[in-house]
Amino acid sequence: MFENLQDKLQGVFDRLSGRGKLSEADVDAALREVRLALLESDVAFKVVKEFVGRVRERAVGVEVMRSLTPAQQVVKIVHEELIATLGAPERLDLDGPTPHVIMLIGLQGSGKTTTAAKLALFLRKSNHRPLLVAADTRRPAAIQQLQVLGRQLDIPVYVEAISVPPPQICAGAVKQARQGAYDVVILDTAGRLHIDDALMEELVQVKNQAHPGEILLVADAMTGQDALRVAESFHQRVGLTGLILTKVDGDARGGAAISIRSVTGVPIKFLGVGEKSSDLEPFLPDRLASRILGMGDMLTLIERAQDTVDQEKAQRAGEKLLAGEFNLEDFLEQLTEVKKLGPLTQVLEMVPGLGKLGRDLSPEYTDQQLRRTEAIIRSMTRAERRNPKLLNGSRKRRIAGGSSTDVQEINQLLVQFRQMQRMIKQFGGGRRQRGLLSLLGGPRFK
Ligand SMILES: Nc1nc2c(ncn2[C@@H]2O[C@H](COP(=O)(O)OP(=O)(O)OP(=O)(O)O)[C@@H](O)[C@H]2O)c(=O)[nH]1
Ligand SMILES: [Mg+2]
Repeated sequence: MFENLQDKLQGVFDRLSGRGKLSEADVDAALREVRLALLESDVAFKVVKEFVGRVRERAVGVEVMRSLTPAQQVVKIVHEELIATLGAPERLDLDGPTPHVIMLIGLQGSGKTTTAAKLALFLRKSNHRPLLVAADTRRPAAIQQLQVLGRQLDIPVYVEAISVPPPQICAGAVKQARQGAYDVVILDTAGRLHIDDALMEELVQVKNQAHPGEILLVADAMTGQDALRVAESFHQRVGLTGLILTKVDGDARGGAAISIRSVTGVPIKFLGVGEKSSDLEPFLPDRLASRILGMGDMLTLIERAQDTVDQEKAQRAGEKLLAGEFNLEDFLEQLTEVKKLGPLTQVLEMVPGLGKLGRDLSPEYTDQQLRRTEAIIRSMTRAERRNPKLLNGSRKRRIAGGSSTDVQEINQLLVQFRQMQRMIKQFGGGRRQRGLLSLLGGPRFK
């Protein structure tokens, strides 16, 4: 979602990196572009002005550090100020007596119902017992939508007749939670196309009846500056404790995330990064700031890799790699693991310096390439995988037939594989690295 901003800032920093010493004019020229990049990314004007002001004050001569080049220094300051603007990470408030009530509010289609299910799943993973509540009686389909999600996740959904007013439903749900020993109650409320008084009144009543400890605004990141206005009026009328920004996986320009915290003072608590119930991430400003600045989101990648990749296999592959014994059989195993991380382009985007590559390649193309490579290796015999030198003309023709490719493609793969082996040996330099990660970003990641 931050591609545009990221590319712009990268350009500014690239230009700075040639300088030995930064003059005030250099800093001003750079900051003019930072300012433009932020405005184009839909960050609110007031926020941009303050942000640039803070960076300038720190960048011009004040904090001179000998260990950094001037350009690195500006990047560092922009990074730190970006983190400050995004706000400190805040967890859900789950202290105090149970059941904890979490109320989700927001405009129509912002992702409340989806997010309710995501939150329930997230909480159950940390050993909570959530109860979902269908408090959107305006559309019968809304109740059904939540019930379907609840069934998929095996999480109970509290439902009453459509004729019952939502505040009463929510009060009933809290009572039920107490009896059934559910410790978290998640209220999925109705949305509206625009903010109107009837909605606000209903939400205030739900709040008075159900006493939520968290009132989270679910805001669609794609709506840009609008999200800011919506957040402000919900905050004034109902009082927000946090924010969940959804559809961050889309091509929104990202300005909303930077502005909202700054203008409303309401912390962003989660990001919705897809349509699946598992697509919810706790909001971590330092990661997001690194991502915005194109430093790659190594932490997220590592975490995902640790979750998904078979650690033992990766470890074994890593050891073989460094010993120079990494063969096509191991490569095949690693390919299978990489695929588990998600589409390859998405993985590349998280590796420092490869973000642009990841975005320039189409996911269809790279995944198709990956499949072809896999088909070729799978068509080899075990002996061939372990010792590609066996591959003479007739063997290659056989493999080409088996994998619906051609000999030229097989030759290409072998050349690439040898290059990769050589590269890895150079990078490895005796340092122990994890198999998969050394393939992806190891050389830069210590
Ligand atoms: N890509 C993506 N889609 C999302 C995300 N969150 C929600 N959606 C999609 O957005 C659409 C609307 O989501 P809902 O959860 O129904 O939104 P809502 O706020 O409950 O809508 P109303 O009940 O009509 O007010 C659905 O198609 C969801 O799949 C997200 O983080 N990423
Ligand atoms: Mg809904």
